[in-house]
Amino acid sequence: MLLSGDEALARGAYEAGVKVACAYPGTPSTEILETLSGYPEVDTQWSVNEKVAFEVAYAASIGGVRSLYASKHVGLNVAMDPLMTSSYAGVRAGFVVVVCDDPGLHSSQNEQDSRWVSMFGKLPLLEPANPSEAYEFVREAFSISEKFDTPVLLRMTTRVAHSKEDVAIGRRVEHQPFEFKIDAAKYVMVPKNAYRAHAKVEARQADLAKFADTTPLNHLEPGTGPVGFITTGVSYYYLKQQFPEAPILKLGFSYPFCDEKIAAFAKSAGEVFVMEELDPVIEEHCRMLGIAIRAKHPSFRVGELRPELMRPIVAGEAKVEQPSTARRPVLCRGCPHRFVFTMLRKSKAIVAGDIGCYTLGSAPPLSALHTCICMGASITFQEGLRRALPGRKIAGVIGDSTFVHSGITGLINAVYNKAKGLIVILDNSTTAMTGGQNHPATGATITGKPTKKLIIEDVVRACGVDNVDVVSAYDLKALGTLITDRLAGDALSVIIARAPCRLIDRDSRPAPAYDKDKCKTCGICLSVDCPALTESPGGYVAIDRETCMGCNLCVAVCPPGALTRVEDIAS
Ligand SMILES: Cc1ncc(C[n+]2csc(CCOP(=O)(O)OP(=O)(O)O)c2C)c(N)n1
Repeated sequence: MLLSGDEALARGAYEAGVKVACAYPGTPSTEILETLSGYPEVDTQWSVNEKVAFEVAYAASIGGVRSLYASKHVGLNVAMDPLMTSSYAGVRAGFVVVVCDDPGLHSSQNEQDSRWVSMFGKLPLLEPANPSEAYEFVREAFSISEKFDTPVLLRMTTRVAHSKEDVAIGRRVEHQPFEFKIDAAKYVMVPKNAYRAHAKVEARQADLAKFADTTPLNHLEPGTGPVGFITTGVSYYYLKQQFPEAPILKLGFSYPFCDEKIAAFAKSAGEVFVMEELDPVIEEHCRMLGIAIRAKHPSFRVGELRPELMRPIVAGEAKVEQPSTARRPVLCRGCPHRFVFTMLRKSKAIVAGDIGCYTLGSAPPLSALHTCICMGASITFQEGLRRALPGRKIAGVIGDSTFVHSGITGLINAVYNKAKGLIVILDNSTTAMTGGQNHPATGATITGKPTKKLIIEDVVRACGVDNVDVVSAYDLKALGTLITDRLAGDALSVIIARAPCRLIDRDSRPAPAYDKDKCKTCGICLSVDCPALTESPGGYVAIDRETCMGCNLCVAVCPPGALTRVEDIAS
């Protein structure tokens, strides 16, 4: 089957008999659970966040069935608390923790190298280099997990997760569930038990290091040439392309390190070069082993290592930054978020942002979102900024999926600690940023089945917020009045701006009419950053009628009435 790395990994897990799989979406890992949800034998879920996903999946392993967790790298940060102690308590049935890193920041807020997590958590690490390996390694990961009584980290990167390959697939093998045993010494991590468990973890590390030296997942490819390469992940294929004859030690089971194999390789090769993306993980370990190695210039710790960079890297050159040719990201045509940002910009408030499509509200000409650090850090940033700047107008904006993920606790904190100011929840009834996944407030599960719907305004009120307004996100006037009023007030207020994402509601209304004679060329309509509007000679406006979805935001902001609605989207 032609499969992406994510799909191949899901297929491999399916064939390995995985019974429970949990995740919160995040590029480039989302398709793993989307694929698994298509197999009726697997109990899958979008969990509300990664910590919850980790715990549900991990508990299923303790309950005796093979289970899997998947997230992007920053998602694993959210799950770090259970992850660190899961290492001590170990597993019952196999438990695989899939983490997808994003070198090059194709779609992320940082470029962290999650290989460190395996060292920090003392967990074995597998790193597939292509979709076929993703398929094979996940099956291997389940058996390693059971053999060594440990969760196993399986790390992908964007290139491996999203590239496609023909993968030879097989059939699912059902696993007899392990019998669940009450075992407080193993699963109740109070200090006395955890102390003993820690000693076991150290012994396990030694066993895993021996395994690393014998497993074929770490293999030596003899070759010729002055330089031998130690590598991992997709860099392996780039090396094969650029230096086809060179000897290579390819690490597939990359932590604990296979010290004997590394030492033997170093002895046999003339000069050893470590080729790894992002941080100097293998490089530092080799130096610790006292092996004289060469490695990439530190400037290459930033961004992806691409095939054409292999030779300059080996030549010891520093990175030459190329000007970006990437298209400027912009909110979709007709996106309801654009209305809110138009009014927030007008209010001149400082806006604490969050992560989602609406982060694009930060880009000029909207420039209406001023911070974005991690999921959930809008409500908390609104509070913190206001504590530092009590006289200023400060708002926070958060999407519906993000509110459920990690906004609710911040809101409770704000109410409890008597915070003031405005929070706008941009409720487009989906997790749009990652492609439109369901979440508790959409009222449907991962497979689209109806479930109890979380009512966001009820949650907000239950958190203790007194001023709660629900308004159509397309009602610019109502939004403007409410935002002005609530920012001027001296209480904590929440506005829920609601309208479905245009990826859900794809219906177009007619484009507005434009009377050039009335146009004063003020450029206000252009300042809402609509992809359907462009400036034409003389400061006039051109409407791309194919692109326009008829949201009429340009009509609502046009002072002289040169743009007029043909049909009202909110009607
Ligand atoms: C910890 C973490 N998990 C997952 C992601 C990936 N991600 C970014 S924004 C987002 C949710 C966006 O949904 P929502 O808040 O509803 O906003 P929308 O995109 O629909 O406007 C997700 C899942 C992330 N960046 N960080």
